[in-house]
Amino acid sequence: MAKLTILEFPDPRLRTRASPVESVDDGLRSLIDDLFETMYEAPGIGLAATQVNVHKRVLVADISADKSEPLALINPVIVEKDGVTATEEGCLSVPGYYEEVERAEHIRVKFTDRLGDDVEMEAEGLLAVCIQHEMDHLEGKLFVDYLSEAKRSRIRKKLVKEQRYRSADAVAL
Ligand code: GNR
Ligand code: NI
Repeated sequence: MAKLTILEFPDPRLRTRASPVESVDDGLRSLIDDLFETMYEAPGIGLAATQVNVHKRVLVADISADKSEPLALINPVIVEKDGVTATEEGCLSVPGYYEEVERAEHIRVKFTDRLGDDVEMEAEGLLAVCIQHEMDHLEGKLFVDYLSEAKRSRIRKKLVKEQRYRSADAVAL
């Protein structure tokens, strides 16, 4: 198991569209284990492979308080969506910023699980929001894309400044 480095906005690699997974093998299961470890350590309720610079259609999520509901979705597709809900979202790739985003309140998602079996699942509330947020990552999309250009550019400038400060700091160590 390994904790992976999470890319941060405005890193252009976060804009990559992920490719479908062709076979669910031990290599993929090992990636999924690393995604869970990285997500739980962060901590976060979801993580897409895109965020660790692996451009495959894989995401993990767990909205429980005690790590008891791990979900790994391979090649997810939303087959039904209903209703609208507004949630204050955050993102491990946009650290420190939280903004309200509107998404479907209820979804039905089809995916392959870590055993390679096809599954269909319903989700609502925070889990539905989280899955939609992660699926956006697989398309190279971030929650800040739903905000005004003014808000997004303010966030971009502040994060770039912080990233510059951190890398200068690393050199000085
Ligand atoms: O940890 C996370 N919390 C969160 C809260 C509201 C809506 C979406 C999320 S996902 C986020 C982790 C993350 O960045 N996943 O890509
Ligand atoms: Ni995110």
